[in-house]
Amino acid sequence: MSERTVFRTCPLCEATCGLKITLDGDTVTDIRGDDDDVFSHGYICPKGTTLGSLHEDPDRVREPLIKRGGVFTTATWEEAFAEIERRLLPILQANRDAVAVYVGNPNAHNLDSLLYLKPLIKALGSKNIYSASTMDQRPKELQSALMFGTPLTIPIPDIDHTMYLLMLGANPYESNGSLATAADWPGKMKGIQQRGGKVIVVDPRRTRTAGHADAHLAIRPGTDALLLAAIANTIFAGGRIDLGACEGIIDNLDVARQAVEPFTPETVASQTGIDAATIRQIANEICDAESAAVYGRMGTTTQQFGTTSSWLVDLINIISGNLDRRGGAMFPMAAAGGSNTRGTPRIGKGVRPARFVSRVRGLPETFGELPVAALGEEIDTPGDGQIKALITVAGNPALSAPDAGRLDRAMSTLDFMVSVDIYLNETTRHADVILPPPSALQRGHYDLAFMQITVRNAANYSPPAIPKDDDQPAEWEILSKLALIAQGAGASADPQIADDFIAQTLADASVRDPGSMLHGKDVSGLMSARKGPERLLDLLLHAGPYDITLEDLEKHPHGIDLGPLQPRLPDVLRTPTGMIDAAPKPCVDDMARLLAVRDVPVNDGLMLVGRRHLRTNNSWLHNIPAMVKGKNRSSLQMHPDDALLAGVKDGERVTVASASGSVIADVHVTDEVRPGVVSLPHGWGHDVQGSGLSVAGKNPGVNTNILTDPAVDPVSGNAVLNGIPVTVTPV
Ligand SMILES: Nc1nc2c(c(=O)[nH]1)N[C@H]1C(S)=C(S)[C@@H](COP(=O)(O)OP(=O)(O)OC[C@H]3O[C@@H](n4cnc5c(=O)[nH]c(N)nc54)[C@H](O)[C@@H]3O)O[C@H]1N2
Ligand SMILES: Nc1nc2c(c(=O)[nH]1)N[C@H]1C(S)=C(S)[C@@H](COP(=O)(O)OP(=O)(O)OC[C@H]3O[C@@H](n4cnc5c(=O)[nH]c(N)nc54)[C@H](O)[C@@H]3O)O[C@H]1N2
Ligand code: SF4
Ligand SMILES: [Mo]
Repeated sequence: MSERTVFRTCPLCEATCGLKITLDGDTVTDIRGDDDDVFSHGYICPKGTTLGSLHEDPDRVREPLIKRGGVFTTATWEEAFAEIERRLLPILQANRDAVAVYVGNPNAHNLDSLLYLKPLIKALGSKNIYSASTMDQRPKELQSALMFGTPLTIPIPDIDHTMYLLMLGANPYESNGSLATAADWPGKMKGIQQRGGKVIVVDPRRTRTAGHADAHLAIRPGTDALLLAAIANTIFAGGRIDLGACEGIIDNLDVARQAVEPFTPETVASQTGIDAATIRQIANEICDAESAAVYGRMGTTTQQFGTTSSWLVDLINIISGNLDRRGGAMFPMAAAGGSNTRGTPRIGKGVRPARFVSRVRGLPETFGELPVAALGEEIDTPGDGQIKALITVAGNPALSAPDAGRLDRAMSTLDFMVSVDIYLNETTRHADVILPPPSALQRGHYDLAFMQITVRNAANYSPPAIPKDDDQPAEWEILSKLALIAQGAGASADPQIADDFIAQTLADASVRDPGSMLHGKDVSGLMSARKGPERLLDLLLHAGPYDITLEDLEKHPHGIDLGPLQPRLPDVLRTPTGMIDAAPKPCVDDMARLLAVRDVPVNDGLMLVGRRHLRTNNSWLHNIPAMVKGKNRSSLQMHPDDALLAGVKDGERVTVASASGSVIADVHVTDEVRPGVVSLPHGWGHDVQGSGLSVAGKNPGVNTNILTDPAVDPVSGNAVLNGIPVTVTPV
């Protein structure tokens, strides 16, 4: 066979590294970092080398599966879609809200889903739309939309230039970064230090990231909002306000000042576990630094004060003069699909959360979705509007969602379930029909989502590396087919009909949009040149703020660099007033709850937090042997003082129990966690009946989400995955 080399972007995490892939025919023989990639310059992590193994994995589902009499059997695509029409359509026609959708994380890395999921959701017309976003970054998106106008108008730490990085609840040495797309976070952190700057990490665990920082503050879980309020308080009280680029375009600064007034450093020291002098020092260092960026991630969003913490992060960026300045927190400008380059500069509709609420607990909607923490109860609670059928697309909520035990049981009671997924796993085993898309190497790739939140503007398209089989539909065709079925067009309808409609709708909107480069232009050439996601991407690139086309990207397999982040205020705003809201009302209203927490005496109970490991990717790389070899990664980290108190020794088995459930785990006694905190990673627990993961099943690990409960951050409805009260006892 002939050897060939292709270049493509890794779709596995937010770092978007360029890969150099060698193939012999259609067999991957080597994967390494692409030294010429304009964004990643050769950086890669161990996961990037797994794309060939993922493609070859004998357990990857390659034909549709239909469950009959409790057993999965292979079926043709026609049979699978006919079965879905036969069983799903009546449920949908009886009550559209009876059909729910759950959208998982890999969709954010998949051009097909990024472009064709929305039409499917629209076609279903159900209120019951759920995604991994409400157990992840939703608080940040909501707060950004409230302050700046749209959910992805997120201030990103300019880590290539900053002189001071205050990082809370992020561990990029393992995760490779999130809501700050950058390849080689470790190298960029070292860069800050080498140019004389400082990195401060706030985390209940002394992570590898913390180990490389100039200072590590081992905060008590769930108390970041108190710490951040006290930092803001110190800056206000010291009269050190510098609005920088926000001068003259900001409302409600006095409301913000009053909101943080009760939170002096002394009042939060006991709850946060961080002394007042240190808090003052950080506040002063932020103001003194030539430039500074405050950056909060998972640990600040998946906790009880997710939205309020996220707001306070940016309030500090604003009042220290660091919003929209080089080395501060800046707004990227994406080449395609950006909501803050469409429409009229500065003015937009903004956002109104909680336009409707969930049926059982009344939890708020955000951006058209209900909180995933409500999914289990919406399935298992009888009554009008109860979920009877579920469609999962690239999601594994049986392991990833809070109170997963209840959700897992609920899924087994559904009248009908469809999963679009590459594996028969803990979630899809509940499906009646599994529709397998092609592997990641068999589709085009462009990071529509992550280029909105990158530390440096760039654009990179990768064509499919391996052709798909003739009868294998692309993922966009599968999603379009489901949309057509939901609309009543029938299981035999041609997905091209949906594609043409979607492209025409996008083209019309771009031609009408005064902010689009296609405004008033003739787009018939663009409409006829291509089909599928590539046509939509080309339209978006043409409409976008740079003079780039898909053809240009095809000629640049290592990507096109669009330069460092540039100041974008005020034009980046899309708020109804054209101003930044320094004090979004839902966050200010939440301060009463924060005040109540401030004065609760600290007890000596244990609190559970999560963690990630470099070789994991949420729940789904554990079937790749190279990713699971070595020691058990699913152990419970526990501080030596707590282990002594609980009477357990390193390596022993313990029962970890919470209000929701209990699991048995191996203990790893380590002072990496602060006293009072224990840690289990998520994405494990592969020892269930009926899944088809032969490698993962041998190293099953423990499902930590049996322990998490359905509690949410009330502002955004985001799940609380950190700071769960637990007990630990010897088995
Ligand atoms: N290797 C690997 N990389 C991944 C993933 C993966 O599973 N594995 N998942 C990807 C996904 S989906 C995401 S969203 C990103 C997430 O990327 P990150 O946001 O970097 O996530 P984590 O590595 O979980 O780091 C969160 C940190 O918050 C700490 N923490 C817990 N509770 C608190 C708290 O109350 N306050 C503070 N300040 N800290 C707290 C935890 O100890 C942990 O170190 O990673 C992505 N990258
Ligand atoms: N306790 C705790 N729980 C957590 C977290 C935590 O930190 N702590 N993190 C949360 C976060 S940030 C996230 S994002 C979620 C993730 O939650 P989910 O998105 O529900 O879980 P994943 O493990 O990413 O599951 C991805 C699924 O997509 C499938 N898949 C992979 N590639 C493709 C593809 O190309 N097409 C299709 N159709 N399917 C594909 C996989 O087989 C798998 O079933 O977990 C959350 N859960
Ligand atoms: S850091 Fe992320 S994008 Fe880069 S190779 Fe690893 S998994 Fe892929
Ligand atoms: Mo995530």
